[in-house]
Amino acid sequence: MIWDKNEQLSRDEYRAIQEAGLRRTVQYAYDRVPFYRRKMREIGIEPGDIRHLEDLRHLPLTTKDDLRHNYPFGLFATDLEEVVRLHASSGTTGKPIVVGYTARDLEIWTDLVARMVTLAGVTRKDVAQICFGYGLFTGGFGLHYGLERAGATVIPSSSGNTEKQLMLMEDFGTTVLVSTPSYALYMAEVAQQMGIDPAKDLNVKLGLFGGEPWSESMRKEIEARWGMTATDNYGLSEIGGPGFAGECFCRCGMHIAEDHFIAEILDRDNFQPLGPGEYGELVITTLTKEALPIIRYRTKDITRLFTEPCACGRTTMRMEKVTGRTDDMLIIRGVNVFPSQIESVLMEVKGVSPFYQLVVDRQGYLDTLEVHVELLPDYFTDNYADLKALEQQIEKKLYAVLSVTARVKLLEYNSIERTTGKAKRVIDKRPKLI
Ligand code: DLL
Repeated sequence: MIWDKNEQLSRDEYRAIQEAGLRRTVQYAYDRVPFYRRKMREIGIEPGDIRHLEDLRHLPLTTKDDLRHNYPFGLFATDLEEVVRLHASSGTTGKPIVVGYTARDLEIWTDLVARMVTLAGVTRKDVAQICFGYGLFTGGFGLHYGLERAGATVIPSSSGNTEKQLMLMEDFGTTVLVSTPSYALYMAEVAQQMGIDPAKDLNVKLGLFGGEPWSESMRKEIEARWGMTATDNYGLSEIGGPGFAGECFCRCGMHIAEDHFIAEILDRDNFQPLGPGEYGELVITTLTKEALPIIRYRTKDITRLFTEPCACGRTTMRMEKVTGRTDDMLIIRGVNVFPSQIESVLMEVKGVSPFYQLVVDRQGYLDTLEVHVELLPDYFTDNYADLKALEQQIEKKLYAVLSVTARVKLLEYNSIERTTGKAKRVIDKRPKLI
């Protein structure tokens, strides 16, 4: 089912919508956000200089650090009185980055997610169980309101407590599972341990998965275990959350909401725009956001774009699955984690040396994170209980910053290999995405 006419416009019509939205957004951001005004003035650009999509390349890029430096509300274009919701996502250090929504932003977000779930195949007959965390993460609330608007019966079961999730799934006849792809695999494993065969004993026909990268082989595995169609959807907090792009039943790329965003692919080294089909960094400009308009946001996600019409009848540009990142951000069980966040926690602990390593692995289908860190010689002790207590204390601090469990292993000084060049901070043992 097609949600609205904007899914089937001609390329010229999309261009016209985007150019009008671009002009409006650039003027709006210039007038209301000192940060954008300063950046544009620095390079001698006036809003009136930006008229066409080709002019986009003259505008400065925006990064996560820009949001961090303006924490919490410095890039907002409206007073807090106009803002009715806040969400947040990991920053590169201790503080998160904060995103705000006016009532109209929420209205548009809801509509975008409704459209996205509809294009994946959700109808009013569906019972959708949302196993994303409800909280600062945009996944839970974003999917919640969108699925309700699409007419599905929503079960806001949130994340965790897997056995109960499965019980609800069985009792309520869940037909749509919303989660990270890795959690879907973990759930299937727990189901099997409980004597439930998800493909036979449950009624889940469709998966709406997002929030983390996953491969085609992982898709096959999920589909086989659940007996479902697994679809991918992509978004990020900075541009509002999920609803930016999602797959239809053809599963040949994610349809981008081009009436609300402009997607560009830039060369990862020289930041020059690349053409359709070429891999590079995805950069997004919002066209309708009121509280937090974003111009040319560097997602650091690598993908490519297509404009050929899709067999589903939609004409929107599509993006391929994300194949990697240009920075060191890790996604652990759907939660974004920067090594620098961990470092800032460690460096505040007395007795801890600056030598540490993060070991990321996968147990079954769930990611694990271990933080190996050396103690300074004067602080090391053979007393097991003391070491354990300090490990637990650091684990607590890390949890408070990361919202994901990390196991801490304290090591004797000099046990981590020293390098003369860049320190190897992250050892990622998870299978590579193919
Ligand atoms: O993960 C928003 C979201 C929630 C999208 C639920 C889809 C479903 P953040 O927490 O800000 O927002 O994380 C954004 O997660 O830059 C990507 O690196 C990664 N990511 C999100 N979706 C996908 C996906 C949400 N489908 C960051 N494939 C992004 C690969 C994804 N990576």
